[in-house]
Amino acid sequence: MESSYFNNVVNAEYSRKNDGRIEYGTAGFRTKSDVLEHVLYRMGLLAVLRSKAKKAAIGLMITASHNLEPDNGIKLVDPAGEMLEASWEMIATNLANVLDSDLISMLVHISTKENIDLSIPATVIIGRDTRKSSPILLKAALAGIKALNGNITDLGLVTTPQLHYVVVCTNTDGAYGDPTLQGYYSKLTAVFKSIRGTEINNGKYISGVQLDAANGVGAIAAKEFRRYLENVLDIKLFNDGSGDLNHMCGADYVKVQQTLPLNIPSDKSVRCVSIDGDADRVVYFYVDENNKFHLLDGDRIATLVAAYFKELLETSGLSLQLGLVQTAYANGGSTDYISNVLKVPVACVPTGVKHLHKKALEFDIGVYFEANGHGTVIFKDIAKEAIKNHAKNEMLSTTQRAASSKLRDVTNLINETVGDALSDMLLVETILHAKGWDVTEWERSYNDLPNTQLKVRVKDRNIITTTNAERHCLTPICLQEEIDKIVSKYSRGRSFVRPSGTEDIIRVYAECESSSDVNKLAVEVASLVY
Ligand code: NG1
Ligand code: ZN
Repeated sequence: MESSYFNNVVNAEYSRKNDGRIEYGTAGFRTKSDVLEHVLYRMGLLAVLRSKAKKAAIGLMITASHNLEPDNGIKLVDPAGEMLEASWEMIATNLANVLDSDLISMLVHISTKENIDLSIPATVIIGRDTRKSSPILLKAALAGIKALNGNITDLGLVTTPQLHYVVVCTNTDGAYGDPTLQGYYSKLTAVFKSIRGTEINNGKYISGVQLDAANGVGAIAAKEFRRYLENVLDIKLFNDGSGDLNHMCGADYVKVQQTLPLNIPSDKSVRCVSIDGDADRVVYFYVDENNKFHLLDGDRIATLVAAYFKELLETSGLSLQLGLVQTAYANGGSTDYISNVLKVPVACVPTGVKHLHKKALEFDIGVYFEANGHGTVIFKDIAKEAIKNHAKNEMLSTTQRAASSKLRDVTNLINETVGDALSDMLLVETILHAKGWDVTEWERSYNDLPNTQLKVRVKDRNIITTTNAERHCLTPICLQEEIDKIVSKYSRGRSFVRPSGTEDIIRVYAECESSSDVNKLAVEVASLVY
């Protein structure tokens, strides 16, 4: 192994200035931005090695998603748009924590162990969100990439799903689309407009939303969408970057607090949308005649989408296996509805989109959503081919042909590479338009069980370990027994605890039949882990 290849990597500007250990978690590295410079530098180095190892372009996104402004983070994107492979998460953690004096030997070790041909060219596609710390961290990452002579495509300010899209397009020679932001906007908006045709409204559906962009990078993308969509969808933009990022706004705030974000007018029964700081999560909400807040979260979106695909498959006469993937945070009401009413197979996996994505790949058409609104639909290649060919089949009846063409078009509206708040919003809008539904009709399909989440700060969150898709605790011993005892007192009760992968806390989730009891249940369970 050519260790001279790594001669340029020692750089005093990016030496490790603090001793704290940092881990590549649910969504990469995420912590206070002022301790991240050396991590970004090292991830620049690692992205080059990953690109050489995979002989393909790698993505590097600088963001801390729904976290507040002082945080930042970085995640690497693998060639097919997936999150970084699990075995490399460990490599990333080791590289981020190694002493400066051992940096070169660790890089040599990684290259040898992973059998990397260092003579292969590397390309890293890089994007960042709107945080004030992002340019400094970008500089660090670029320095890392340059130290190993990697090629750089800097996309500037982009949403996380836009970065994933460009990575996939680059690695598939444009087969998935044009690897540019213009390519992204034109692909999604052209199909949205063509499905809608000239009937902008339909039945109870009125074409317009109030969009809370979390004061993040999604506001920039939303403005572009608005430009491309012309008047087909009226997007009224709030929290467009003039306020504080994710502060009392954005998808995470709305989902967890179950309340209106700042600045959104409480007009009755108007469809409102919140996205998060890097625009990979989306939730809907509205306020009813009695000023009551109603949330339509990722579970609602997943069920709407799965039901629509089921309907199109049945009507078109195409036989493909449809499945839905959730996590333990999915509301019990949604899971019952999917299994008992929709009768679509449903799987539960641990938190983190990489787990959902992997499981969804097992279905011909896999719909996956976290309750917080992070999700998409993915198709096996054979399913895509079947959908395309079916739409061309001349033996179909008029009804079958119409459903079949819709299926083909809706497929093109989806950013399959990762959960994409704005592409998901266009998908929801398309389905509501097709059905002629307003937001209350959408909500009518099932009732959510009252639910809540708490955060508990403990000395070491990793003492809690879980199994069965995080629904049961393995350690500390007896904790699960105690949780079960409490839960059994509540009708339709369910509660679980797990360490967060993105914050230094334990999360407690609780749901039960009675809205007046649900906080009590959560507090009782939380008291077990204090
Ligand atoms: P953690 O902090 O591990 O719970 C949170 C979300 C995940 C996922 C990641 C990445 C919840 C309960 N958890 O993970 O679903 O979106 O952030 O952003 O919403
Ligand atoms: Zn996000």
